[in-house]
Amino acid sequence: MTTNPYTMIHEAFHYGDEENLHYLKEGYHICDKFLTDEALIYCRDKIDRMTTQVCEELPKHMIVSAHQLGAQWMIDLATEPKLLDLLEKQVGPNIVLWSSHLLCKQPRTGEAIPWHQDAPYWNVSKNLSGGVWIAFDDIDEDNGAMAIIPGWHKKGTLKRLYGNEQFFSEEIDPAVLPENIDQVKVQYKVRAGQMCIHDTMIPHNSVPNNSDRWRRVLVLRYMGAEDEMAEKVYQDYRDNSDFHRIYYLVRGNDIMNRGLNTDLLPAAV
Ligand SMILES: O=C(O)CCC(=O)C(=O)O
Repeated sequence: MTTNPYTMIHEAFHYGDEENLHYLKEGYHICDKFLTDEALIYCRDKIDRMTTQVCEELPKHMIVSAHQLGAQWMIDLATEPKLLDLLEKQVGPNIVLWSSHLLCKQPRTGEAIPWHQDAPYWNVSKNLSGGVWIAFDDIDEDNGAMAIIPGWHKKGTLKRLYGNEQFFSEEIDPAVLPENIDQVKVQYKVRAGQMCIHDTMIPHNSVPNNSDRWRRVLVLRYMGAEDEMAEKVYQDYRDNSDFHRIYYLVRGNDIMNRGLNTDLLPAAV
């Protein structure tokens, strides 16, 4: 099978009505093929350079919104037309890229992420937001796999408990999660280059990396141009300096005339 040298997306990648129906019903979908082998090598190289640049003050495992800080590879990936076709099914025709998270669990690191829902944490549009979770390593229960509870995206905002930990101070109250959670959860056991999507309300967690392997994942988040937007200040992973979230229109129109950033729109022909 040959690959198209002009795209990072594998030619076998397909996300049609059947896959979207599964996503709508179960709240998640695992796409078998996504990145080409060449793209995988290219992205891993970029990620490895970035992870060595993380400053002392910030956690090593999470690089936030580096697409705003010169990481062109992230922008190239985030604006792939086939990926935006998928996002169009989630958020409609006017698509805004609003955040990225590079989640890299180093070998033998203990960063478990407790059960949580994403949308209730955000100051942007709630249920409408969309996103993708892209794996750059083979991932299983030994090196930090993520899990979701199928169908639980329809349960609304679940009761949360608040702790003191700096890293993740909130989690879903275990009392409201299913008793047989280990039987019903779906753990993303994926090969490098696969991509998963999950509803922004679905409960999910991930286990520590107890292996000698890396676990590198990129989460890209999008919303519709008509959705709620708000200010957010992030810290630059290289020097801990502040920078402001930018809302990039990546497809369609700025239908609310908000003055969205259009630098990433394809050039008009
Ligand atoms: O990939 C993970 O370990 C968890 C990701 C996550 O919690 C999130 O994207 O909200």
